[in-house]
Amino acid sequence: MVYFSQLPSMDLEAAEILERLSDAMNCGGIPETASLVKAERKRVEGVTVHVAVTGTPKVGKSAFINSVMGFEDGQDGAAPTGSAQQPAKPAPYSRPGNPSSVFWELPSIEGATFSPGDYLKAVEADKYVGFFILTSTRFTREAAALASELRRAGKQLYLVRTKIDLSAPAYKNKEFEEDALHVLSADRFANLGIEFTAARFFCVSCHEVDRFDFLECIQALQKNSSPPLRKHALLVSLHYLASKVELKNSLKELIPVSAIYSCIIDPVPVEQLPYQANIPFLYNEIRFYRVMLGLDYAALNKSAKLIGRPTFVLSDEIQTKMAKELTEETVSEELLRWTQKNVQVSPSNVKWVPLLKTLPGGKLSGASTIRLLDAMLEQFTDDACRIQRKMADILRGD
Ligand SMILES: Nc1nc2c(ncn2[C@@H]2O[C@H](COP(=O)(O)OP(=O)(O)OP(=O)(O)O)[C@@H](O)[C@H]2O)c(=O)[nH]1
Ligand SMILES: [Mg+2]
Repeated sequence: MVYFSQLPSMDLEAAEILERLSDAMNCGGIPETASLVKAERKRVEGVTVHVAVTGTPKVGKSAFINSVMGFEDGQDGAAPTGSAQQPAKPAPYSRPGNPSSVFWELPSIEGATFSPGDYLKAVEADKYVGFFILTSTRFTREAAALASELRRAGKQLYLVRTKIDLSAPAYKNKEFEEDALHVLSADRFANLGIEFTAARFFCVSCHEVDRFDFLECIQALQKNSSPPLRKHALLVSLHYLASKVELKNSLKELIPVSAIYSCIIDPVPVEQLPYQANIPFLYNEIRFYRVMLGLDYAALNKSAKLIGRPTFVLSDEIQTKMAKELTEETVSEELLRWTQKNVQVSPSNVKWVPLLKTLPGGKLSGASTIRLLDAMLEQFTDDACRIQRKMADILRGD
């Protein structure tokens, strides 16, 4: 196949980062480790992931992309919807200031002369981590042929039925399921197999991310993306759509790197702390976790609007003090608390201990910082899940 090649090897695996950092510490000491820590973080932040959205004309490709990006209709940078013109070549969309996830609207699939091979070559299929194939009725033969070709090439693909809000009363009742299965089991999907197809079939309204299967289809893309560095970029850049647990697990992988950063890059003495730490850096990390998990005021306000309640109804669900009173001072206090507890690192981080022992503040400095960041992520995730439950309760009318 000429239009697909092997993805370059990229990894987020902590074991490999650890190996590189340990080598740097052995060969060049703190200065070399410090520049490698910066480079590793830059490498993770610099990843861009491309995702393709295709389908027959007028099925909601632009509206789907706008909902993923959080764009209002007609907003600057949004994809034009309901337009008379068909895009002739792939058009990229990303959130302003956040280029890590780029969703491309591909030219529509149509015409009796459609050839999946030619189409994939023309859209440079190689660069996309996954494909969403949209339809608002039954999948056409051309769409099915494209899906088969993508499967043969080992590409992630999702079959999305849009405009489900128009048949909402039938959604997920028995008849609807049967109808959906009928759509899938039609002979045009025989090549893919019913199990494969059913596992990748989602029903969405392109205007409502909170209803039907919208979140599920984006979360499937995030979960199944590889290598881990791309998965991480998709989770972080589309954090507001991500499964909180998947997001937390991906962020956790990088905690030891952040802990080492605080211990060796511009650390300063902190009252009572037996080692030096970079408190402004830790403050920014924890603030970043708070944004990722949707506990910042802007996110709470937006979620509260969705359920038609004042923001405090959701912020009252937050139990973590650091989510509410986050300052450099509270970060210093919290770090001191974890240091005084002198707790062990979690089993998954034991492999980092030999490297932590070589830090200027010794194992205690690295291990305590890891525990602080671990605890923040765990507690913020619990808060985020509590908020999600509260929203679900309110929407159900409890
Ligand atoms: N009710 C409803 N309307 C939708 C949905 N998705 C899209 N629409 C509407 O359908 C029309 C076409 O949507 P677009 O997003 O422009 O579709 P498209 O596939 O990008 O169209 P082309 O690029 O022109 O092929 C617009 O008026 C949208 O508002 C949906 O899930 N539900
Ligand atoms: Mg469009």
